[in-house]
Amino acid sequence: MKFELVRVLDDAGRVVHPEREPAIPAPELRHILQTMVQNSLLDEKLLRFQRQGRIGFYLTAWGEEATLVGPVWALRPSDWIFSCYREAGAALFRGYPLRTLLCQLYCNAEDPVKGRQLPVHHTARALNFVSVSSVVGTQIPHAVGMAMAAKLSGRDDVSLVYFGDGATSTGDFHVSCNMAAVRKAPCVFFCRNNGWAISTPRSAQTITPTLAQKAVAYGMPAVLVDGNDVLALAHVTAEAAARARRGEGPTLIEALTYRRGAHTSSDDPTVYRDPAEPREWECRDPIRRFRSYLEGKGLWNADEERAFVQKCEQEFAALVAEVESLPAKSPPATMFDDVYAERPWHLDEQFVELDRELRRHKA
Ligand SMILES: Cc1ncc(C[n+]2csc(CCOP(=O)(O)OP(=O)(O)O)c2C)c(N)n1
Ligand SMILES: [Mg+2]
Repeated sequence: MKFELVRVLDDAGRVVHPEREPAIPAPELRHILQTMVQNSLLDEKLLRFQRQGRIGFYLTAWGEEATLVGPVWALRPSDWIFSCYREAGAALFRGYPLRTLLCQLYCNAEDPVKGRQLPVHHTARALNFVSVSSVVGTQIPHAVGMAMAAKLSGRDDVSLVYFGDGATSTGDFHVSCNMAAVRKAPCVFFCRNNGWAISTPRSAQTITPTLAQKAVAYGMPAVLVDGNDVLALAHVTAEAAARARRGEGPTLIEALTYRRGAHTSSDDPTVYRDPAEPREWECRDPIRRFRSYLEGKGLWNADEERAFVQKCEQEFAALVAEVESLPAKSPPATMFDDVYAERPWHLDEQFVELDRELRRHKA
């Protein structure tokens, strides 16, 4: 079972498959690069913030930036994104405000999820970017459910679900693929194969040569794509989304990339992997490749990049100053919000009790 690795660009950013090159208007091409650059910068700053004790937890997507943006470019804003913890950049690309992203990381009084989630587990209802679950693979059946709901209600929305190579070993992945294929759910399964699931290498995850081939048993098409080629990702996702919208069902996309950093700020990969491995992937950097492509088209240059980075730095510094001056936490009584439309009697009692305790301790 052979899968061709779909590419548009070579490692130097030259177009090697013009027939696959998506027609992306110049401002959008620039926005794609800018989001990738911004994400990488944010990773650098925010990991440092975690080390300084300013935020409790963080994780980076170094080397995987193309996967955050290419697939999302291929969707309509009304399509749904179910992500895992590594795709905050996908929300940023859709317009998730950086200030909100920071408030969530600080779990402060303006955190939209009121401190109920781990940092970097974002949710942006207005952007159809669904709340992130830490539990590996659980977002996959959610995405299929949303796709089926869209189909049953006559909307042509598509659901795209991100998951890692590790998630393909969960039961949720398999039941979701099967059900989506049987019901022709308009779903795009986007597997970000970055080679590692914390300390478990891809080779210990499954004995099959590809993850893409898992789709065959469920009767759905699959593609293997260069996950560091943002144009190839846009191309294959556009095809999968169009297929889903035509009522032809799901597609599994396996995007080959590499997790250059640690799993999270709580992980130390030097204890389980050869430090030469991430270095080998540096030459396949998705940002450098796409930057060369844009430079070749006369749409980007070093001065513009310098100015953009400077703008990001200034915006970040201003927002951090603002966010760090906000109250540190949501008020405790907010724990009663957002579950019931009308608060039931037993929670009313607990609310009164909490209020009494808070007053007593304040005094
Ligand atoms: C059901 C479940 N099992 C184990 C974990 C612990 N865990 C968190 S992330 C992770 C690895 C997931 O790897 P992968 O799906 O490849 O995504 P990546 O982190 O590489 O982006 C594991 C095992 C969990 N959160 N949920
Ligand atoms: Mg992985």
